[in-house]
Amino acid sequence: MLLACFAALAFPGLARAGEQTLTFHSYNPITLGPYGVLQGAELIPSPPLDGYVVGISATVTDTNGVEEPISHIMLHHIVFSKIGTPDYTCKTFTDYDGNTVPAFAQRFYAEGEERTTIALPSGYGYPNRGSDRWGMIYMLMNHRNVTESVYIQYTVRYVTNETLAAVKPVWLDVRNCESDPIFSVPGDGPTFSTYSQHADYTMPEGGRFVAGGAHLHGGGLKLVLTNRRCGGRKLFESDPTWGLPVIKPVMHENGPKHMTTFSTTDGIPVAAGDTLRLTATYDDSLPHTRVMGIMILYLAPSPEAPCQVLPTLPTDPDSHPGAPPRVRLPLLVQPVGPAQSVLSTFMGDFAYGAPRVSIQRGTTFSWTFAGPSRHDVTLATGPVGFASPSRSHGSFSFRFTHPGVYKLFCSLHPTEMTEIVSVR
Ligand SMILES: [Cu+2]
Repeated sequence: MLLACFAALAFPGLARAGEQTLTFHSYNPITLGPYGVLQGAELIPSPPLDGYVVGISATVTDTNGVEEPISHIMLHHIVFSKIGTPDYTCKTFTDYDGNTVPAFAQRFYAEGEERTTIALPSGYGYPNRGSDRWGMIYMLMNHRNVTESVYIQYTVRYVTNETLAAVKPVWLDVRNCESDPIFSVPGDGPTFSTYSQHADYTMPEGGRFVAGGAHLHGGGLKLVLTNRRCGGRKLFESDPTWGLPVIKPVMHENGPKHMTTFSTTDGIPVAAGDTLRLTATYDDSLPHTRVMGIMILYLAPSPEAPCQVLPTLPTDPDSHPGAPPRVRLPLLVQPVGPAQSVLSTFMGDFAYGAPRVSIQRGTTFSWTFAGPSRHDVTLATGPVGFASPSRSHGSFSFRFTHPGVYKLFCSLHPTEMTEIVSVR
């Protein structure tokens, strides 16, 4: 393993012109406890010579480099960034604790359960200097009752000693510029009802989107990019393909196994000043909590007239859209004790202060984050979907307007922290 590692770091092929395939893994193993859910951020290796990234994919392996099945370790998501380079769409971020912090890195690649593979069309590349430093944020979940150490392994197709048309990664997100860009779908509608969130972004320059991918969670129906300036016409739609195995215990509502991607030298034209709208649409007949709506596009800048004819995008052969499976999350541990008639509680390491609560309809209930670790309150099943941020301090409130039984858990500690709120 170590030898393979050093061989990869030496890059004997990089002296030649042309495309190389480089395989890296995160510097240090990431250790997950039994049924652990882990978020983290760290520096990761990057190509040591000037060149262009033309393709990238990533996976999770054990410490021997063997790919981990989803039944062992589930990759919630990873995001790769270039440190010290401005992000295209965010000047600042809201961190996990709600503070505004400067954006210090450029998001250029991400994947979740859909395992997005980016392949830029021929002639285009994401420029990278040998001196550039890459960082990664990750969220992993251990599906087993064992401690396991893993690496994030990634394959970079890299071109040196050639000049390619440079692309800029444009990150669009319905909850953009948040470290945890989540929202929750209430799910209190009839069968076939939908729930959408959108965000607008005005392009500072023109160009052509030559590739793109997207990220939705369980219950997702579609992610659509439209151009408001040109009558709201559709530029690209990414649809989920379902079919990942359901792993027991069910700790999470599965995401899609694929989202539609595109890669084309024709490019989707956008003009400076165009307002792009990203709309994420989810099923609203069941609650879906802590969901996302993200699209990453690769822009080759060029002066473009507004509202030009759009190219026909190539068909994605891996895209087989369908209806999302209907999932009801179980509570993995039953909260015990008498039902308390209280209006607030705390959440700390690793319990809710009041595991069973009984309140009247219309009550606003508050949770105080007592730390020291980050926790949250997330609906598993119940009349209305909601979720708090994952925080170590501060508080969160929710008004219970629908009667019924709300089964709640901490998404970071699903086998330890559960709570039931009964609303009369
Ligand atoms: Cu927790």
